[in-house]
Amino acid sequence: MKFPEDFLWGGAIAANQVEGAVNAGGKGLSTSDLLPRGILQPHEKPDQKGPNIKDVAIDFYHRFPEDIALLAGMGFTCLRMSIAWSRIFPQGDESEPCEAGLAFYDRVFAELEKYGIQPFVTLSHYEMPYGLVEKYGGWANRRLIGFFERYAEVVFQRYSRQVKLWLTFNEINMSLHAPFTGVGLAEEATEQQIYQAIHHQLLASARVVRLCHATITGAKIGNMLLGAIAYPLSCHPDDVIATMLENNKWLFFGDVQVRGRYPGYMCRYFRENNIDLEMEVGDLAELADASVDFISFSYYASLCASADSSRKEVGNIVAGVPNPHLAKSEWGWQIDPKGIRYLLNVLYDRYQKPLFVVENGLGASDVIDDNGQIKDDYRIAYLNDHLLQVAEALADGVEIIGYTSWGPIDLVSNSTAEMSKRYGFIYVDRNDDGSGTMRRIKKKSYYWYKEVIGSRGGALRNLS
Ligand code: BGP
Repeated sequence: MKFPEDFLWGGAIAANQVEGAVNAGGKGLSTSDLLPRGILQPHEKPDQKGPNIKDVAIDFYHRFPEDIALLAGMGFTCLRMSIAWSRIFPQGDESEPCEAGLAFYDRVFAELEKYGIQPFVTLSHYEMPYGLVEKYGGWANRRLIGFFERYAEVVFQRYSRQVKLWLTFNEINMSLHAPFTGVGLAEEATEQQIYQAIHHQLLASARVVRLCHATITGAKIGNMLLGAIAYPLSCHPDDVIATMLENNKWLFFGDVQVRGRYPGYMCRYFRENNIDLEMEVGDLAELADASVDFISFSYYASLCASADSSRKEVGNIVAGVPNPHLAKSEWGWQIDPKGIRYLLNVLYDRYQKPLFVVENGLGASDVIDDNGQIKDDYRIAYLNDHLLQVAEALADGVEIIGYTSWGPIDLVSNSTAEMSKRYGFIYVDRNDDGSGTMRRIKKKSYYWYKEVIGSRGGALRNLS
């Protein structure tokens, strides 16, 4: 089985996890700069800010020509990346954008163009200017919608020729678990505050979907969900209902962004939990009129749900009950290749719109052997098995635009801010304590992925 000819192949990175150069070109402080231990730990106050591995990250800001050449060497046709909002509007509320920030991405896009790699840009990947938190209280404040629109308008206009594929907010459902990162609220924010902020973010997303269509000819813009697909722990009806409710928590975001309205199950949840959203006349009409062109998602692991919620453990940001049939990665994330086929089918059945797998991969520690090589067969096995299941979903009739594996070059982990949790085909010699030469080394998986792309999936093998 071959993947379609126009299937996009590549990898995904995020500005705050690769760029470093936190103060270069007038960049402002972002929420991510204040999370030295990852997004699930409390954030620092700006005046207590200590050193942060992301201050330098993998120095993509200065080394992007070398890095893009390496990615091109694998035959990438697409690179998912993000723009750091705080490079364009350092405080978030300026009336004019920062030219140095815009010029940086001009250079990155020009480099990608040299190799025929399509940029696929997330407007907000786990960061926002901290000024918007300090001065306005984050997304709880309706004014954030306007600031985000202005930012989107500037980048849509500036890059209308180079960038035809866009995403609004990375893993938009994650605000329920990490509100500081998602919506700029304190870790102890109430559900009422979080859902109010989410309402504003969903409206902002709807507005920029329309803005993108109006500004860029031929552009497509999607949403991005953390695909936290839950299975019932048992066939007990109570577990099945618990699973339905668990899945509703994240599908809600897709339902608003694709179907354009608040679903009944969510209205019930709001009623029963005394959540009362403040809306303006016209909000619901705006949501109804801005369906995304495609749905994108990250998938690392599935989870189980049970009527007994005390059995939950935290995996990739979302907590779930461990599945007794699955092995775990070194970081405790359960490995479930078939889950991606299931998830692709669930989303396609529900929305009947094209899908894009924008993150998938194995975080593992790598060892350089005596010959200077990194034989990451575990990573090859993980990706191979997941891609085979993507092929199964294609055979099921699911429309899939492309696949970008997470972290094609090692980068700083989001949940734990570690360098040692590596996802890349390309090793970066940098350690958790900041030591290392920053040298880039191709791993065994580099040559494997190149062959997979070159053969349109023909090189995938049944390994398990
Ligand atoms: C997703 C994020 C990414 C990325 C990935 C892997 O939730 O969108 O930014 O980091 O997870 O997670 P981690 O880096 O914690 O291993």
